[in-house]
Order: sequence, then C-alpha cells, then structure tokens
Amino acid sequence: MSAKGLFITFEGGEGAGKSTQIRAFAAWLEEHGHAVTLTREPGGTPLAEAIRGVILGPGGSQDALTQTLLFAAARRDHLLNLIEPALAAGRIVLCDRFTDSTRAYQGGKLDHALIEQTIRLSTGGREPDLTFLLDLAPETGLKRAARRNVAVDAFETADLAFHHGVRARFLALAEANPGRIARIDAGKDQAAVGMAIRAAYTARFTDAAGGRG
Ligand code: T5A
Repeated sequence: MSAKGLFITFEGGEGAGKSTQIRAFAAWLEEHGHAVTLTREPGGTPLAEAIRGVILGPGGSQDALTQTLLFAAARRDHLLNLIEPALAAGRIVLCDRFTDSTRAYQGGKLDHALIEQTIRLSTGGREPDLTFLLDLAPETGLKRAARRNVAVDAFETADLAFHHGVRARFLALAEANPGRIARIDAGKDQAAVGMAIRAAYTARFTDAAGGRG
C-alpha cells in the first residue's frame, strides 16, 4: 500500500463492465467514509483527454509503438497532475485502465522489454496497490459493448483473435502478480460482480491494514 492514499485500477477487455463497476465501487467506498477520486485512462486531465481523442478517434495511428508512446505521454501527465496529488492527499484513487492495459493491448505487437521501458519512463515505477481484472470471454464483452449507445473506438473493431490475445495477456499478468491482481469473473450479473469486487477489497485491506473497508 502507498504511504498515503490507495491506488486501485480496474482492467479487462472491451465491455467487461469496468465503467459500471468502478462507479458502484466508488459509491460504496464513499458510503464508508472514504474520499474517492474516480478517473480513467487514457484520460483524466485535459491534456490526457485530448490525447485520448487522438488515439481512439478516426485519426489514430495503427502503429503499435506510436500508440504506446501516446498512451505513455497521457499517463505521465495523468500521474503527475491528478493521481499522485490525490494519493498524497490521502484519497483512494480508482482508475479505469492503467499500465496493464498497455501490457495486454500493445504487448501483442511490441517486445516485452520495450513495453516495460515505456511504462517505467511514464510512471517512474508507480504500480497500483490493487488491480481488479474483470475477466470475460471477448465474444460476450464485444456484444455488451455493442449494446452501449456510444461510438465504437479503434480497438473495439480489431478482430476476435486480437481480443483473445488481450485476454490471455491479462490472465498471464494476474498469474504472475497474484498479490496485486485479483481476477473477478465478469460473466456473472452486475450485483454478483460488485459483491466479488468488494469481497476482494475487504480481504486485501480490511484485515491487513486495520479497517480501511
Ligand atoms: N487501451 C487503453 C490500450 O490499448 N492501451 C492502454 O494503455 C490503455 C490505457 C479504451 C481503449 O483503449 C485501449 C483499450 C480500449 O480499447 P474505452 O472507451 O475506455 O477505450 O473502452 P473500455 O475501457 O473498453 O470501456 P467499455 O465501455 O468498452 O467497457 P467497460 O467499461 O468494461 O464496460 P461497461 O461498464 O461500459 O459495460 C458495457 C455494457 O455492458 C453492460 C453495461 O450496462 C453496458 O451496457 N454490463 C453488463 N451486462 C450484463 N452483465 C454484467 N455483469 C454487465 N456489466 C456491464
């Protein structure tokens, strides 16, 4: 855990339910008296939101290194100007996607060492205290995402094999980082997924940290 504040990320494939669950979890934490900052990547600051528009919009690059560098630039601004100040103020920061998304999405096309190098450059080694991986079959997630009434971004239009690769890389990350990443079965209904998230949080922090929950 950070000396001050707590940094929690939500990760997963398209339509896994991150936005839905992060809002519900923020409300639950606030009901329990915590000061919560809710944010997302790419985005979270004016500069990073502008980069988001470039990456996910129609003019975005198809080149994985260009994408990775843009995600890294957005992340650095987001960390310096929003995440770190909120953590220093003792807040719980909930972030919809972070470094694991770069590992899972860009990791299929770029060398592992290069990915880790760009992540270190942009974060100085900051990793979340806890990550919820909302794990879902891509076929189900893409159907859910298609039902939302919002524009489809560049990554959602990639083929199914790409999304299976993303899922496999997320699962490998969870296996390699069991102390940080909690895998949540996102195929269940919203209430059951929310309950699993709160249970994983409580198990991780309330006992060990003396009553965060
Ligand atoms: N990206 C991002 C990278 O490639 N590298 C990086 O480093 C970073 C940071 C971001 C894109 O950028 C890529 C990954 C992404 O492709 P985004 O717009 O933020 O794009 O897209 P997502 O994060 O994928 O957001 P989505 O909205 O697609 O998915 P969510 O947030 O996981 O899903 P949510 O909550 O919006 O739910 C989708 C629909 O399903 C329903 C909801 O009501 C909603 O309609 N739903 C459920 N239905 C049934 N059962 C449940 N349990 C449900 N939970 C939600």
